[in-house]
Amino acid sequence: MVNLEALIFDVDGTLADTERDGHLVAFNRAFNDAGLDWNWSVETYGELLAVTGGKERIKYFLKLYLPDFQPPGDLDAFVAELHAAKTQHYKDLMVEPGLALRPGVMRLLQEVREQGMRLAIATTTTPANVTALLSNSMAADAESWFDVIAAGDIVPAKKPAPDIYVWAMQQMGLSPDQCLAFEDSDNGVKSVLGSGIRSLVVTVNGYTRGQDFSGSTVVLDNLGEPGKPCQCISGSEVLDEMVTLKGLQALHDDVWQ
Ligand code: XBP
Ligand code: MG
Repeated sequence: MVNLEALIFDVDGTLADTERDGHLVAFNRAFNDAGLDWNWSVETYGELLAVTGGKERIKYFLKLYLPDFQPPGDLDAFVAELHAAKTQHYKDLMVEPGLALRPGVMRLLQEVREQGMRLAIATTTTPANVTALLSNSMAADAESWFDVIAAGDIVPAKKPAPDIYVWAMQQMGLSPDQCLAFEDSDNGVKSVLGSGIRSLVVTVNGYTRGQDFSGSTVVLDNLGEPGKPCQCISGSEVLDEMVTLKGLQALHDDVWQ
């Protein structure tokens, strides 16, 4: 039996509900600053989330909604500049008003750190966004809790491609059967499974509830807190009222027995 050696966390939608109140607001503020009359609604943004990566998402929006848009010069440079402005707005939002972590995230991270389990992040978002969320919503030194922070353009292909999880495992010197991943979206599930990891906990949110999480070990509404049990939406019944390291190890053993 191979031991569970590391937990790998997705960021957006998993550690915190960053999309609606973080990224979407940041995108619209950047569009406004650039004098563009683009204002993405919560519904439109939900549609655009099919494409991961903010720069890729802006191009997807143009393809879907403004196919005749003529950028002032090179499109890639225009999108990159717009996205850089969006990232600054996102960083500002993580400071004020800030964003709470999802239920059970801090509790589980503290338990896992006490037990000496290794931690990593595998996300499509820009590294600066991870720093902003961790340092403002988790702890000033939270980045040091993670052996690896695999983020954004560090890999050629974003989720649903498996690259970001493969890269994170390579950096840790671990194999898929030694890892367990946390995700929130269908793109994330595909990325995890494509990397060979089979222990996979999904916590759904407003944008991803109802997506296809086939292949995940368990789908929950959140990780649970004392007195606020998580609800199992599908999959393994191994977990109790809240996700603990003991429950994750049992779930992992079940998958790889
Ligand atoms: C979510 C994403 C990111 C964010 C926006 O990443 O797809 O693109 O929506 O961040 P994950 P950027 O769920 O893998 O954490 O604009 O920096 O891409
Ligand atoms: Mg996510």
